[in-house]
Amino acid sequence: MLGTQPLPPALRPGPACPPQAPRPARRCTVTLLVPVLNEIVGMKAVMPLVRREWVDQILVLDGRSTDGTAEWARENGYEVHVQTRPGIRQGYMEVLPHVRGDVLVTFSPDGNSVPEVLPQLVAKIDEGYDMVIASRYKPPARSADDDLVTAFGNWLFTRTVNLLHGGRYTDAMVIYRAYRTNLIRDLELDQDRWYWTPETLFRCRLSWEPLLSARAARRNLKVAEIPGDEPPRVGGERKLQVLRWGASYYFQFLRDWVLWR
Ligand SMILES: Nc1nc2c(ncn2[C@@H]2O[C@H](COP(=O)(O)OP(=O)(O)O)[C@@H](O)[C@H]2O)c(=O)[nH]1
Ligand SMILES: [Mg+2]
Repeated sequence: MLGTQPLPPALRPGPACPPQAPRPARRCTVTLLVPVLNEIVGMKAVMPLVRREWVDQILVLDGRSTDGTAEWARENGYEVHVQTRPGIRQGYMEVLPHVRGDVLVTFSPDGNSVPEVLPQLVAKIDEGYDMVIASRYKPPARSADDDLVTAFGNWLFTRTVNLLHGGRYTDAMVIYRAYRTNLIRDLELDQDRWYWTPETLFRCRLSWEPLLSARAARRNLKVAEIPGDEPPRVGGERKLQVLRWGASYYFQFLRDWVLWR
């Protein structure tokens, strides 16, 4: 747990992005975090399209893939962390000490995240935003990965975050986004207690993007969205457990509305 250990460099308090850093080079250092669980097909297709100079660090977070994803990533020169505990958030927590960027971009290499959007996310962050979301529903963007259930779910959750927490999102749920690494601590995303009850009730493991959206809105942080198409998944299998995650995230939104200040 982070609370009992020295904070990783990226989480230590301080200015988000040093104002004296040279321009026109980027002001913020950026870590691209690539969570993978059996995504060998997507990795091979998508990662060559991500230019390494777009960010300062690329970190592949492997959830113990059995299809050679981690081996492929290592052979291709990527920094790989293999998580010991299951779950995407648990993986995020394990990899945090290795994150060097003062900005984190989470990226799904399964075809759902368009690589060319990455420089736009980073450029927008450099304008001084705390978080920039690659929205699948901000026109003209579209999701080609949604089915009726996920389209409705994403709409409902986004509306809920807007109504309960004062957001103005078109997409509060997507993984593809950039945010100041410090927000993880500032918004208590690293505290197990905010996940324990829904994860136990609905027997699943959550990620933290929905809670990040709700809390960033509640704190009135500087948030922007840019349109980001979501093409269909390339190979592999979707890990989303629609009903369990849906119920858990809804629980989190409602509880935060009552409890979180
Ligand atoms: N490291 C890690 N990655 C995961 C885990 N679960 C899902 N992922 C990856 O996270 C990304 C997003 O998951 P995905 O199934 O595409 O979710 P969806 O697009 O919302 O249906 C994909 O690259 C997955 O392989 C996990 O437990 N650990
Ligand atoms: Mg996906």
